[in-house]
Amino acid sequence: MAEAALKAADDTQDLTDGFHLIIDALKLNDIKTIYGVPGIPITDFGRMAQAEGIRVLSFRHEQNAGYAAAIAGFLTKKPGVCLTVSAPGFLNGLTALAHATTNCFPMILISGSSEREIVDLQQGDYEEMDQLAIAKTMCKAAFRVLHAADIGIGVARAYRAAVSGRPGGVYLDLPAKLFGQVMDAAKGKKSLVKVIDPAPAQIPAPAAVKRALDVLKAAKKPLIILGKGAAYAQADEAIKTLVEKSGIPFLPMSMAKGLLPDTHPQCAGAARSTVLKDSDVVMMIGARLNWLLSHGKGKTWGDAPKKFVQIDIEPREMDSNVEIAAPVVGDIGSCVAALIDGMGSSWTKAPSDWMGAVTAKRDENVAKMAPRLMNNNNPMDYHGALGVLRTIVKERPDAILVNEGANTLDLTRGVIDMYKPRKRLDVGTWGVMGIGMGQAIAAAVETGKPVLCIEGDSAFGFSGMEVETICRYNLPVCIVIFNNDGIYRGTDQNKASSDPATTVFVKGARYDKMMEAFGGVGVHATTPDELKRAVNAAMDSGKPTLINAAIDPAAGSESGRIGNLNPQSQLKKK
Ligand code: OXT
Ligand code: ADP
Ligand code: MG
Repeated sequence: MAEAALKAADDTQDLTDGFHLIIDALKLNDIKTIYGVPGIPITDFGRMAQAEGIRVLSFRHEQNAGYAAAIAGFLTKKPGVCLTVSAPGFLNGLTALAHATTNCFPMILISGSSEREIVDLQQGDYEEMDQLAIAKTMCKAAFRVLHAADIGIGVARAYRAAVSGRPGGVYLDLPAKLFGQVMDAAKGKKSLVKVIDPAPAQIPAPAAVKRALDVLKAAKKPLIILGKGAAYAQADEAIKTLVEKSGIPFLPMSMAKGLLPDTHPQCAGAARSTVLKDSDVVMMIGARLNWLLSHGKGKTWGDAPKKFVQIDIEPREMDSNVEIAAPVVGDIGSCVAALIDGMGSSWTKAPSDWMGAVTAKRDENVAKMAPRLMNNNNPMDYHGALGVLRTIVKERPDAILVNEGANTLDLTRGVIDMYKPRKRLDVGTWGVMGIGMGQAIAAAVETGKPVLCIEGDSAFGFSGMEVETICRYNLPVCIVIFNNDGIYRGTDQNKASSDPATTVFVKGARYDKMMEAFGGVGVHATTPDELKRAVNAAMDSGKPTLINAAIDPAAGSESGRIGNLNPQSQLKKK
């Protein structure tokens, strides 16, 4: 059809089409990478985008491409783009789009879709689905473009919606017919839109800043909680200045670790329970009082009255769980700068007896953990394995750590200190298994840095086929699988039938062989020493590597550190 239209056009007229307008619109807005899976109707689009200089990474499953796009958004402050085919491909990508929205990461899911006329009459088109209607319920914004002349506006709207205010996921629906639509090239060029100042600074009200400083000034035991919004904001220097000038201990949420080093004298990561319970004023910077912070109430937070100061770009976040005494609405860079300004040159640091108590608790916990990290148990336990990985990360602070699992997640988060911002990527707000390989690929592609993945064997299984993708693009990714033969533990037994228990996998599986199948390096490690050698070799060589670290199947606990969230039956066990 496109060809017929082109033939019919005047030979002297320069034409463009939907394919090229989408590519031009993305390039104009500095989108350099697309993560996706090809197929009808976007196969040619991928080829053309590649030919036009956009890097197009083809995955084995759209969900992994989507997780890659989502974390690319987190790392770059620009929307990560995922490209999918209609219905099933779209739905596979949608999980990642919802995940991006939940985590406040900017992402655009672009999906081809079937013909509107047929879909709306439900006449059974190829991969028929009303994708726009479905996407709308699961992301920040959703748009459809029907005319080539609107592509520029469509891409611009999607871009701005993804990154402005609270960042999130945006869906852009492109029906198959659009790609082939032709129009005059000059008019097409004119229709493109470069998004100017897509995430404008949002300056906090001076009265809100003063109120926050008054609350902080009166505090005897203040605490700062840094969340992944603070890491996203890339206001690293300002945050460091605020923390150090205030003398207030800080608690990093998982993906905010490294914003200031975990070894910083004011870091309270290893005194978490103490600071949450005993603090009297808590300033949240880009963190929400959701389940990860026990909703700001209950026994985690102790009985003493507490006042909250919250810095967030989303006004409706305030009072979402408890009263916020001093809401500061704006972008973190502007808010933190205004606070520093308001503190002036004579600000009195937080009381030293409070910082002293926090340090004492932190040192006690660190000392308690230290001997466990040195153990050379055979089979390995989590601490023995993490002891060596902790040193490797310390020696290679620029490497990016990707981490998922239950015990594998919780213990890695506690044991491995981070030293630089945005170096720790993980399961995020939903605790999603399956982010691993997508995040690893995007981290390597977007930053050019080596990536170390520490994966539970179950967690890895959700995206494991992407080891082929890692080998195909020859990415510097080293995957360590903590293989304890199952979900949480490999020791469960089913007494009712010959089927295995629901949480156990094939005993002694060799995940390293998967990597060898695609030309990467596979290693089976049974001791911390072997693990250390293999990881160092992988990080030095930059070759795709998978290390199957055999962990004692009895070493883990149910659901890691969140076993309390499992509902319990009130009926007596038979
Ligand atoms: O202060 P106290 O005394 O309390 O001590 C704390 C710190 O101060 C101290 N600490 C330290 N001490 C010494 N030194 C240092 N450096 C140090 N640092 C800290 O340690 C303690 C603990 O600190 P922490 O961790 O900060 O504190 P805490 O209390 O744990 O914090 C609370 C939370 C809630 C903030 C934290 O626990 C947290 O962030 N949790 C996130 C949990 C999470 O998201 N988990 C993932 C989901 S679990 C489950 O759902 C799984 N599934 C189901 C499933 C999922 N998720 N997704 C999909 C798509 N489908 C299904 C599955 C299938 S997990 C899973 C697979 C699991 O099996 P694997 O094989 O993959 O993994 P294994 O378990 O390894 O087998
Ligand atoms: P964590 O899980 O680390 O606690 P959350 O994802 O719960 O972090 O919270 C991140 C918060 O950061 C969100 O409420 C979001 O609105 C906010 N946020 C994201 N980017 C910015 C920014 N640039 N300025 C201000 N707030 C931001
Ligand atoms: Mg496991």
